[in-house]
Amino acid sequence: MTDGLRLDIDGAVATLTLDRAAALNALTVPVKVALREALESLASDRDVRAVILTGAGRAFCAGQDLAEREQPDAPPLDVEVRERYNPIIRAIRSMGQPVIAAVNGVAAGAGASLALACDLRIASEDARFVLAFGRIGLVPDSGATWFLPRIIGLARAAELALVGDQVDAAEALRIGLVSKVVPGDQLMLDARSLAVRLAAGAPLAMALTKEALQRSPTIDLDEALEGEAKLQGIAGLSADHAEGLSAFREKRPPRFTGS
Ligand code: T3D
Repeated sequence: MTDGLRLDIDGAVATLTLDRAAALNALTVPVKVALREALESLASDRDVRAVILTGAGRAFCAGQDLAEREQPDAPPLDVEVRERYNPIIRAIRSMGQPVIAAVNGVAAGAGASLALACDLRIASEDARFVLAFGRIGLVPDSGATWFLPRIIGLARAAELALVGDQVDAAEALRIGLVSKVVPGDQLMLDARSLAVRLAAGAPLAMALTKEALQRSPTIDLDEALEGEAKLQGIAGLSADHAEGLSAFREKRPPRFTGS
C-alpha cells in the first residue's frame, strides 16, 4: 500500500504491518498518513470484522522516527501530535471492529501508545514496552497517559512513564499490559486465530460493546446502566440478535451478517 506499511486482507481479517524494519518500524509522515487512511478505510469496510496491527522484523514500532524529527522542516511537536498521531489513535478507538496489537518486539514511544490504543494486546516472548519519551525530554503522547493508568493502574503507569524502565513480555503479562505471551513463531498464528474468533461475532454488538467499554472510565454506575440499556435497545433490534436466538434454538453456530 505504501512504503513502510502493508495491508493484507484474508477473509474477514485485515492485518496492518508497520514495515520499516531497519529503523524498527519508526513512524515517518508517510507511514502515519497511510496508517490513518488505512484504519479509516477499514472502519467503513463491512467485510472486515477484525484488524491486527503488528510490525515487521524484530520490532513492533520504535515510535516517532527521530531522524525525521531532526529535519529542519519538521513541524512543531504539538502540531505533529495533534494532526498526525491523534487521528490514528482516534481511528483505532472509534472503529467498530476490534483491533488486536500483535506485539512482536520492542514497542517504544508512540509505538507503545499504538499498542495501548488497541482493544487487545498479545505479545511474543521478545516483546518489550518502553515509554521512551522521557529519555529524549518529551512527555508521553498519543494517548499513553490516558490508556496506561486505565490498563495497569496509576502507580504502575507512573513508574513506566516517569522512570522509563523497559517492561519485558513476562512482566507485561503479570501487570496486565498484555493478555497473552507466546513464542515468536506462534504470535501471528495466535493473533489470527483470535481475530477469526472475533470476526465470527456479531459486528454491531462488537462495536457497541467497544463503545460501552471506552465510556466506562469516565462515567458513574447510573450512567453506565442507562448507557447499557440504550445500547441493548439498539442491539436488540438487529437481525444478528434474531439470528443469535435462532442459532441457539437450533443448536448451531450463528451466522452473523452485521445487519
Ligand atoms: O513528532 C514528534 O516527535 C512528536 C511525537 C513523538 C512520539 C514519540 O514516539 S517520541 C519517542 C520516539 N522514540 C524513541 O525515542 C525510541 C528510540 N529508540 C530506542 O530507544 C531504541 O532504539 C529501542 C529501545 C526502541 C530499541 O533499542 P535496540 O537496542 O533494540 O535497537 P537500536 O540499536 O537502538 O536500534 C536499531 C536501529 O533502529 C538503529 O539504526 P542503525 O544504527 O542500525 O542504523 C536505530 O537508530 C534505529 N531506530 C530505533 N529507534 C528509532 C530508530 N530510527 C529512527 N527513529 C527511531 N525512533
